[in-house]
Amino acid sequence: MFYITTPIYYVNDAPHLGHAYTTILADVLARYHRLRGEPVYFLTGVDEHGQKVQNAVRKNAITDPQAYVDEMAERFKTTWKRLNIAYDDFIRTTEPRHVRVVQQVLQQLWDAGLIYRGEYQGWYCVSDERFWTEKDLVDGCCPDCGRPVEHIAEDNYFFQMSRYQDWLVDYIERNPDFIQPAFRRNEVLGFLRRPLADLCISRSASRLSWGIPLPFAPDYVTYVWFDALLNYVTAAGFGVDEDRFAAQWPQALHLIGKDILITHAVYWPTMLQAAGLPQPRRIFAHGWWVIGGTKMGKSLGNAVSPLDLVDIYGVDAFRYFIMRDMTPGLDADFDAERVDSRYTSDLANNLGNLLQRVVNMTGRYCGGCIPQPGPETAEEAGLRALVEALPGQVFEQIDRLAVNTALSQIMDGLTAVNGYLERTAPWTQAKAGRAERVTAILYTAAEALRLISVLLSPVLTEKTREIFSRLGWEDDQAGDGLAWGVLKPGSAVTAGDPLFPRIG
Ligand code: ME8
Repeated sequence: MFYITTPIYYVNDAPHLGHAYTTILADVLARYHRLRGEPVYFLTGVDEHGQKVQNAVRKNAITDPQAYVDEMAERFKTTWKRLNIAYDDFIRTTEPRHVRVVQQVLQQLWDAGLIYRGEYQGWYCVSDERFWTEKDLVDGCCPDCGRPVEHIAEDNYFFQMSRYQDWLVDYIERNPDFIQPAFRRNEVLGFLRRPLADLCISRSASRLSWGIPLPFAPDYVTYVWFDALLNYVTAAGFGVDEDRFAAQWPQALHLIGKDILITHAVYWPTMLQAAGLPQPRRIFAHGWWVIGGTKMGKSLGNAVSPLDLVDIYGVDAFRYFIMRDMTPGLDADFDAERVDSRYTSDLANNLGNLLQRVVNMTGRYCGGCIPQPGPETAEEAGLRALVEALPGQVFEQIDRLAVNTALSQIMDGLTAVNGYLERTAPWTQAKAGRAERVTAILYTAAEALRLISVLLSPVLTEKTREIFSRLGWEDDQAGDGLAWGVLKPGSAVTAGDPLFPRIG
C-alpha cells in the first residue's frame, strides 16, 4: 500500500504554484505507483480553521465562516480538477469525521494527564499562528515572516510535548529514512538539541472562535496545527475502520514544503506517540519555488497562478515543467523563459516530432498500419535493450522521489529513439527497396515510443493518451504496458496536428 499525503492547505486564498507543485508531485508519485500495480491512497485537502482563516473571513466582511470555507474548498477542488489531480480523498477539517477524531484524541490525552492547564505568556505571530519566545524574536518581530508580534498572557491548555524529546531524538536516529532529505533530518536533530517546550494547544474562544472546541473546556478552541495534523489519521480510517487504519496508516508518506518541517517532524510524532499510535513511514520536505530568491507565496504578493500557465501551455506541459525543473528537496527559481524552452526542446521537438515522424512514415511506407516486427539487427536490439531497461531505472528514481531525474532519463530515451531513426534512416532503406528493414525499423521506433509514453503517462496524463490512440493502441491497463512488443501489427495509425503546437 502506498499512502501519500499533501499538506492540507489554508483556505485563506486561492491555490498558487507552490500548492500546485506539492499536489502534482503527490499525484505523479501516486500514478507511478498505480502503474506498478500497487494499491494507492492519495490524500489531499484543506485546513479550514485557525486565525488565518478567521482573518480572511473578517477581511472579506463575511458573516458565515462555513459558507466562506465551503466556497474556498470548491476553488481548490476546481483547480485540482483542471490540473488532472486524481486524489482518492479530499479532507476538510470542518467535516464531522475529522472533528470527531480531534476531540477523541484530545479527550484521550486529557484523561491520560498528558494535557494540563497553565498560564501562557508569549509573543504571538498572527500570520504564522505561532507563539515565539522572547529570544526567538528578530528585532522584536517574528523570526519567520518578519511581521510584528503581539504579547499575550492568558490561561491555556498544554500538551506535554517536552517529555517526548529524548524518545524523538532516539527515534529519528534509529530510523534514518524517517525524515528526508538527510539534511532536513539533521536540521530537526539540531532543533532538538535545545530543550523542547510543551505545546500550547488551545486558543481562547474569545479571541479565536473559529476552531474545534476542546471537549473538556468548551470556552477554548483547538490550536490549528493540533487539529490539522490529525487529518492524516482521520482519512486513514482512525476510529471508524480499524482494519484499514492498521494497514494504511503506518505506510504514510507525508509530502510537505520545508516551511512546515518542525510541525511535521516534531509536533506530529510526539502527538502520535502520546496517543499510542504508530509513526508515518516517511516525511519528505521539498524546497520552495522562489522568484528572484524570494519565496513565492500569497502573503508576498508574488504568487504565480497555475491556471494562467495552464491556459498558455496546457495542463500536461505545466505538469511536466514543474516536475522537471525542481530537484525535490532544493529550492528552484521560477523563470518563465525556462518554461518556454522546456516546452520547445523536450515536448514539441523530442516527443512531439518523434510521434509525427513515426506516424507519417508508417503512413507512407507501411500503408498506415503498424508493420510486422521483422528481424532485428544490432541497432534494433540495442534500442530495445535500452528501452526495456528504462522502467526499472525510472521506478528507482521514483522511489527516491526524484521525478526530475526520472523525466530526464525518459527524455534521454526519446533522444535515443530519434538518434536511432537518424542512423537507420528508413527513408533511405525505402528508396533502396529494403522493405523488411523499413518495417523492422518502424515497428521498433513505434513500440519504443509507445513504451516510453507509458512511462510518461503519470506526468503527461492527456497527451500520452493521444499518442496511444494515434499509434492505434488502446491502453486498457489490462496487460503489461511496460513490456516490449505490445503494439499489434495491423493496427491503424492516425496522423494529426502537432502534439505540442507552437505557442503564441
Ligand atoms: O502550511 N514553493 O498551509 P499552506 C513550494 N495549512 N511549495 C510551496 C510554496 C512555494 N513557494 N508555497 C507553499 C499550511 N507551498 C498548513 C498545512 S498540514 C497538516 C497543514 C506548499 O496553505 C508547500 O507544500 O500555507 C507548503 O508546505 C504548503 O504549500 C503550505 O501551504
